Amino acid sequence: GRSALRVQAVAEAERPTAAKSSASAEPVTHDITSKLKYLFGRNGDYTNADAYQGTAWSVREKLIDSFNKTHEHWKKEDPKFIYYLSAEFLMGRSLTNTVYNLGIEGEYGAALRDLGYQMEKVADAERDAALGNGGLGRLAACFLDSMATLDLPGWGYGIRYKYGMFKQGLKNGYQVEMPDIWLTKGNPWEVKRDDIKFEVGFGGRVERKKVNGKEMTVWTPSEKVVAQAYDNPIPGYATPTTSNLRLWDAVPIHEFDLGAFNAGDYDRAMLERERAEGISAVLYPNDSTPEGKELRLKQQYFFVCASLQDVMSRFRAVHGSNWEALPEKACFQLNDTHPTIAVAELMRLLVDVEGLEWDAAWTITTKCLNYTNHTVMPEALEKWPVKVMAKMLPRHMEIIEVINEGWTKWLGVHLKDLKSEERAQKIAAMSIIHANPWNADEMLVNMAYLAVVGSSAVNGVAAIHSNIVKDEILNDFYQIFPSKFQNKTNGVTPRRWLAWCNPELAALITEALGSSEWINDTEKLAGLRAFASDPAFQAKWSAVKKAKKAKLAELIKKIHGDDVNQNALFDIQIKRIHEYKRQYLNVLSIIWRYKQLKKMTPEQRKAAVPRVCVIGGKAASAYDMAKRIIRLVTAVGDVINKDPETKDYLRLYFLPDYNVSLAETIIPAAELSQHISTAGTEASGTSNMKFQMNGCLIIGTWDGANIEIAEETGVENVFVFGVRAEEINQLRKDRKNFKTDPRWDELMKDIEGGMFGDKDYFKPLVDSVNNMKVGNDWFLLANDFAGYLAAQEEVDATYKDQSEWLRRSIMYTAGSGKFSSDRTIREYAEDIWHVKPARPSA
Ligand code: H2P
Repeated sequence: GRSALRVQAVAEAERPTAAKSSASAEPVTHDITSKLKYLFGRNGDYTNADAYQGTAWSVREKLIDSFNKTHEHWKKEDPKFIYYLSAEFLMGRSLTNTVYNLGIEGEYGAALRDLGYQMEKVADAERDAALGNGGLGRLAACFLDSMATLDLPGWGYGIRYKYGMFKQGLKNGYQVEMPDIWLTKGNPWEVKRDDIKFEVGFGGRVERKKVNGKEMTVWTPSEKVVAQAYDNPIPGYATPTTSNLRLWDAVPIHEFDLGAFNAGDYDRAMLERERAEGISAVLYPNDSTPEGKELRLKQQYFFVCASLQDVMSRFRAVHGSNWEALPEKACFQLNDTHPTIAVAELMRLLVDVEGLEWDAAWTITTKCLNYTNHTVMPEALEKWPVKVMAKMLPRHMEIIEVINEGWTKWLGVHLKDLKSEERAQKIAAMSIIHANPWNADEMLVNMAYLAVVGSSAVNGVAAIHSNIVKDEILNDFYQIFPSKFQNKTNGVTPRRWLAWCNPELAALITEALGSSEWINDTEKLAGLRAFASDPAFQAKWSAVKKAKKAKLAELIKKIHGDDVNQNALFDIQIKRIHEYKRQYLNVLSIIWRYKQLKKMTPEQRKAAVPRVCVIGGKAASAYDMAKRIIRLVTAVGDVINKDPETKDYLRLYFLPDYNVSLAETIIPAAELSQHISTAGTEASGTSNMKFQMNGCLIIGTWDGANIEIAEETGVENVFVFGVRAEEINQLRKDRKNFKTDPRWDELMKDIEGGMFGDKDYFKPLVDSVNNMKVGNDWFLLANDFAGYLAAQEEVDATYKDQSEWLRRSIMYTAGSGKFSSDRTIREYAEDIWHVKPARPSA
């Protein structure tokens, strides 16, 4: 079977090229060249980009064969499906992942070699599918990989954004944003479904009418668009299963207004198209301006409405209108609050369109839906003004009002033992519709509350976060429905994030463990503990890390033109730029390190641990403070990297346009990675898991999944610092009296004094953490600063003992078994979805 092939292929990755079999390469070579010839009209003399196109269009056919087989099987079996509704899917590139997951990398690698190309270079020509901001969207992508690998009948549903996450450039050290034009060269990984289209309406009016003698509610939208389906097959690993991510593109109902055109009104002729296409045009950045928000609600409703209609129409084709059975065949996971309008939409479809009674529809709806909370950040807990909702989705606003009436009435009965005043307060606090705390005249729909009331299960994404959800964010609801609340600690796919992005380490692990079964049974990685202190194994482990560091050094050279010391400690922080993630704290410690190096004699410097620090991440376009942080990174880098006294010992590089592919190069090369959010703010983190899998040590706070990672790796192997989540509330109250560390004060003066130029631009940054009188430093950088520096010293001391460092590194990979998204998905399937595997025959 394929897993036997896999063992062989991973072993082969280590063998010299000439020894690799190319017996089966010929038909593939022919297929690639014929794709180039007939799809692109090319004949010889191909660039890597051409070779990519030929290869991808050839691989696509294998993928579609597998996709068709799987879906024939699922159609026949009619199992219960999980539908993962997400506004974001950060898929990255597909070629490498597809050939490896399908187990055809041997043939394709050989065919490309025969043609004179290297798979790695060819794969590099693919553009990332960047339909997500960060961890939330990438988690959804890992989940799809695991669902397919575990043979779970399940699809993702989202939006086919024409422009994904913006491309980030640097101009004089400042972030510049450019559109992500990813579809211009066609997309071999999608299949347009011309026969699958649904209408989606907005605005208009709601009336009660007698339809066939029955009193019905009829919504007549004032605007309509068509949702056009595109399928993106998702190959599982070591299984014949290929599942699906269905993305919706918004297109006009009428192709073209010929009447307007003929009347000479060219603009109006195009208007409907432009309005429709605007809906799926751009991925909405996090933390953005209010102006764009209406469009965001439109996007959310657009994909939810199309997805629910799609699922219901497939259900109807088999089960007619036996809607009571819908929860036995379909369940939906709401990925954050973005798809929460599904609560009202499913009610609308069941009541208004299918004619069910309200109570029956409510039972079905709440059985079908589940909600995952991904963050404690208020900006991501969506609340829509009632005015906006009523205008754009008038019927949904009515439905939400009815849901809320029922809910608050039920609460009144449920809380009957409370004193009436207390009861009224509780009900007001839990009402789905409530006043804006900053503007009493504005009423808001609280989407998280709607999601909780409308779902069977609610979960957080790491143990600490799920507790915060229960004890703080949604505590009132937890008191009432304790059994609704669960934890599902995140995970990442060990295929993309270890086996495929680090084949050298994968081969070494396979050699040590005697099989590659760990790739879909990561608990087996624990077997590496036996080798952690073995000098011979450490030497091999270290050789792989060195090779990966050389690759990253090459990339730094390409971007910044600098050669870096490859024996230095490679210290990495990559993630969205956000004040709570505290890239700023990292920069402060780098400045401190720089200043210490400056004070040393040349002899003393030689004894210091050299470091190459890398920071990468995008700042949301409207997030001013995050942009200033990026500029601080580049400004500090400019000074440090040029200083002849210190440049052999310390470098700082900002790597622009951080995305999935860049992460695939950076993570295997990392020796230390930073996960230093203020305790209680990072729900989970997932890059921490990717670094851990790749044997990278962590410096971090007691936050998110860092805690569980430390537990699995051995807390003594992790550089932990900082205040604990339980202390935060008190500290925030007390921070006016907080006495800052003298080193901190010195650094603040340096930045304010213009040590890195741009004084005025950095002033708000200094104020944000240093002007206690105005109640700042919300993320408590000053509190954690001294502990952080101490932890950094411990890092240096440990790095000096390479054998200890390598032992820890091996212990990290050995302890990463829990953080496979296969484990996470198994838990969702068993505890929330109740979906069972259904594998087609090979
Ligand atoms: C968010 C959280 C992370 C979490 C991720 C997936 C929103 O991602 O902040 O802590 O791991 O969801 O659950 P991010 O910050 O990376 O955009």
